[in-house]
Amino acid sequence: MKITGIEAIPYAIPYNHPLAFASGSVATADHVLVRIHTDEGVTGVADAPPRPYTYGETQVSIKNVVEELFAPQIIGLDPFDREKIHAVMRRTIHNQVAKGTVDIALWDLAGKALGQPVHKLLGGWTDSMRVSHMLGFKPAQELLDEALRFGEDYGITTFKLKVGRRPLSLDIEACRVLREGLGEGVELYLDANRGWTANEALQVLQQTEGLGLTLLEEPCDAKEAMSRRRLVEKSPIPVVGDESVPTAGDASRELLSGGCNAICIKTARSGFTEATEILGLCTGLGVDVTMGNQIDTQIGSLATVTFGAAHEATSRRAGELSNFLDMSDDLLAEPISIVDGRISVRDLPGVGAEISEDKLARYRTDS
Ligand code: MUC
Ligand code: MG
Repeated sequence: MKITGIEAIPYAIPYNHPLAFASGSVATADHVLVRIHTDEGVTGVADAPPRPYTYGETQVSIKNVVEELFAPQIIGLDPFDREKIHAVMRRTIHNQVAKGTVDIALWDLAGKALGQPVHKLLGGWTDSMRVSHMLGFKPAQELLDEALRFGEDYGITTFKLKVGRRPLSLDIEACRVLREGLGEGVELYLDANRGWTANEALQVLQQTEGLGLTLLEEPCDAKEAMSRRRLVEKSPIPVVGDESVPTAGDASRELLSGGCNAICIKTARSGFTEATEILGLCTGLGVDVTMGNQIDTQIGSLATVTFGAAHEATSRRAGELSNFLDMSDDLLAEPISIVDGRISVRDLPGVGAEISEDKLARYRTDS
């Protein structure tokens, strides 16, 4: 089989409920749909969510990198020769989301060609994941109302609260209100997206002691290595690396230098191949992992649940899978549903993300 063409289609879908967090905000999904075509008529598909404030990539840069740098060197290769394709992509540094999306599209293509769901090819551990919902910046009472509604409507009992605001009391108060309103049985953890210094994070941990918070993600910039290591040593809960660990090399550096002691895996920026390497590193070292959300569409969320459900270690915790609910629409032909707090993988060849051509025509911005 040979790759005959690669499309990188920009599109825009507005959010009904924009999400704000310490490093940025999202009001429109300005994403890129990547499709890899072959001479046997099998097509692989994946969704790229650009996050300039996290990785420096934009909708335009992802489209250009995929179409101008990768496609000319990948066209003509066998889509099963993933290592050769990765060797091509490695010649361009960074651009993690562009690379991850091509990788997921290749896995989708492989699954379709073999007539197998990708969660089976990756590991086949289980067929669904518990859902964690990400709560963006809002006044404390609104956060509680949202969490209660997600509990009521979808059966979700795990929430990641976006923090990293100043004064610190805003987030400390939000933690208190959520714990009091949600009760003991609900899991609550924090993600500061580098909004604090390490010492500020330590203050927050001290002042939220007793609230049963389970994880603290990317509290400060991981480049502030010394103060970050001190925080990790003093923290009573795991400190999770997220944007500091898009590759297996980054994850090794952060874990070995004491910059974090748990890892957030995001398929959107690591693809399935590098996510597998990161996961192997974490299980080998005995480090906890979470399945993160790069503010993904339903296509991206299907990719996350495909990888997360495929492995035992990624299935232990709830995966961040529900923020597509904030969008006004999606390109997926058959919407994802959350039932009893869980999302199931699709029992279809590939990742199972069938695209609605009507919706793609409506939302694409290049025609
Ligand atoms: C997260 O976990 O940080 C916010 C920015 C980004 O790149 O992903 C989100 C969620
Ligand atoms: Mg994060």
